[in-house]
Amino acid sequence: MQHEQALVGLGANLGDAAATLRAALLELDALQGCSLLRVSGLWRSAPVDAGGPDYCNAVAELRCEHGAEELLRRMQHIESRHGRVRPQGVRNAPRTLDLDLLCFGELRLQLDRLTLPHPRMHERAFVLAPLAEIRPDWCLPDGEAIADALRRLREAGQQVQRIGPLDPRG
Ligand code: PH2
Ligand code: MG
Ligand code: MG
Repeated sequence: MQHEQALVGLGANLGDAAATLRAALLELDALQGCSLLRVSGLWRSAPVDAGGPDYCNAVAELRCEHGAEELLRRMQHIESRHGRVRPQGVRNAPRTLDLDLLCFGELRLQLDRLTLPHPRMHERAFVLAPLAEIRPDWCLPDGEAIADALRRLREAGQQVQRIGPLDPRG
């Protein structure tokens, strides 16, 4: 069966964020045709371009037999099951669960609802710090190494703190 490796960013800043991220990882692993390959630790950071409580973030690598849009649809179901609401007219509202498709193999895509690779991931330490744990070999679309990008973002003042392990599979 043909498959792709997908990178998924997880975030939450309402409710028991760490418990929600663990539950969401198990639900991603349980999706038919998908399995969890690697899971980063749990990271905490202040909201970027947003308000509300601090965020918990993580990144996971999945093996997926579906297309990118189908995976996105399934990820949105998981968000909804965890009480994700999208208040009209509020950009980056606090959320119980955010699942973002960061990369899907080498696929480049530009749709209204999905751009791949994620257009802002390289500007966000809360994505690159957990990603660097599971994919230290990863490079940005312009060829910059992930460790260099992370150093640049930290020097620019973005702070992210690893607060513990996350992988719910033990
Ligand atoms: N997600 C956002 C906006 N800002 N800030 C942090 N620290 N973590 C996030 O996951 C995050 C954010 C929009 O999805
Ligand atoms: Mg997001
Ligand atoms: Mg999102």
